[in-house]
Amino acid sequence: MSKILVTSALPYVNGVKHLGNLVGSLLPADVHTRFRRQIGDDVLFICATDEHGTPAELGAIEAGQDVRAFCDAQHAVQADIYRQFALSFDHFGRTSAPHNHALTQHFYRRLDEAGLIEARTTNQVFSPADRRFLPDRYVLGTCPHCGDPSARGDQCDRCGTLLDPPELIEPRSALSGDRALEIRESRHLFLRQSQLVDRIGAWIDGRSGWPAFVASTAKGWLNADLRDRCVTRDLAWGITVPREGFDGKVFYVWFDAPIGYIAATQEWADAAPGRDWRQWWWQADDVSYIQFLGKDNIPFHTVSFPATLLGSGEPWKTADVIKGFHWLNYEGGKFSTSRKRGIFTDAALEELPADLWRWWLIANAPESADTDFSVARFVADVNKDLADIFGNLANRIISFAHRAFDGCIPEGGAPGDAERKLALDLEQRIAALHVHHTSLEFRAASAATRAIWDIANAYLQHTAPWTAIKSDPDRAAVVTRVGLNLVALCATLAWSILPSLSERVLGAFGRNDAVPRWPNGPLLPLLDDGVGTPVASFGPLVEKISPEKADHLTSRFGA
Ligand code: B3M
Ligand code: ZN
Repeated sequence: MSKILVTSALPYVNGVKHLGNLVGSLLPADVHTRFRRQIGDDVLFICATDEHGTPAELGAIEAGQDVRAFCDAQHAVQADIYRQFALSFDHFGRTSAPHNHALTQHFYRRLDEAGLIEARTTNQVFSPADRRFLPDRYVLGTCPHCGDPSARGDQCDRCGTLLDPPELIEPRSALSGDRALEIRESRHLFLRQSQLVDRIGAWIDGRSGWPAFVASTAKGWLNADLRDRCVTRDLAWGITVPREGFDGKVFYVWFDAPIGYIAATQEWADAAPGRDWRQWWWQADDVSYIQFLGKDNIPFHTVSFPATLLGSGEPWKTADVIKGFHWLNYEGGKFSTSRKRGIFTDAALEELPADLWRWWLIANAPESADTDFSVARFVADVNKDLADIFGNLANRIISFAHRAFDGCIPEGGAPGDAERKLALDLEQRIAALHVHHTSLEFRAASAATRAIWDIANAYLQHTAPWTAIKSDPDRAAVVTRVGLNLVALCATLAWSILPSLSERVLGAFGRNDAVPRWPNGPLLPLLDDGVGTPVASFGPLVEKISPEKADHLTSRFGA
């Protein structure tokens, strides 16, 4: 039994996330967690909302709410959506919680004692009308490159250029529209990452199993003359800086957010007796730690967070594997939260059951390149894979068992060559599926899952118990018995991706285990098992998405 720590990138608290965010970290982390539980590993799956920084402050201003009240409400909204998507966190915490404040200040002190923190004077944009410093994103103006009048101080969304606020033409405050902006001096703390280049480089070299693009992105950042990083901001909302002269400043959101992985584990430990967060984070050499995240988060996880952990000089657990994802695009363009383009997780759940989205997203996870979501492909794939292949398999044999064998797993006959061949074939395929899951190959795992459904369908097609029943009832009994057990096996193997559908199928067999165990050992006895077990019939497992519904999806979400 291995100990596996799984974290998903922490979604910003502001606003409901879109399907691209879901497939870029949360969903694959859940699928992997579930698979690990199925094979009997000891897994801890931690996530939280990322609640500090300008995204939360801006979100609250837009909503006309106090930041804390805004975060309370938005955290609850996201927690509810993830529960409906069946994301099986052990804990879904918040970076604004007390443990994260204490731990972030602890890391700051350790880094300071190690000589890795330096105070420097910087120039910041100040708005007299707003009576505050403006973070880069709060400064709007005309892009000097493409002329877009709504470029932000950190980036122009139209042409994608990274900017500094002083580069903007006719800069103005995003809060008040104030154009009388000034540049004022402000003291800030820098983490001297430049001192840590060798240690971080050695740390990266010591890891394996990372997707190639993650490793190369990490190396790219490290080699491009790693700059010392400003870890404080002139903001009111966040974790205060315990240092003289730093009143009214807080730590930069990207400094405290990853520390939130540890703090959320502490919250998890507090929630029940007998839990020890140290077993996962402190001298935890027996733990394998896998981080799931989108590609924009790679530098922060491969360089910045390791700098915090290694720089502290304490024995913190660092990531073993960083599974990064590319983008999911929407109908040929970008999903965009600010422009409300694409499918958002709340809207997705209003339209269709979570498992349909889970299936398509995992089967098409943007693992090695950006991938395009299109309603047409989604509808075609889900109808074929889930309704025609998996759903049909279950419905066909279960309804036959009701017609011919009183709805129970029948006795009689003995497995023959076809069953022996089937069992051997499946043993190999299940072993391959196991490898895909352990290697974090999500597309391959769904393809292999579907291939097993195909084999089950082909077996029933070939052995045709509905024909055999007329001439050879014993033979029909064997095939029905094997067929029913195959359905339960298919559901078990798909559970990590399709928890609700699989639980519905397994429930029909009276199997309601919280975690259906992965099959172990020779398969033939398992397929020949369970005589007399009643199997409840159910309507169609998956309703096909009609052409009218497809049109509705297209018009609701836009093309
Ligand atoms: N909230 C960025 C994002 O959601 C950020 C991740 C934090 S992980 C510690 O893409
Ligand atoms: Zn531009």
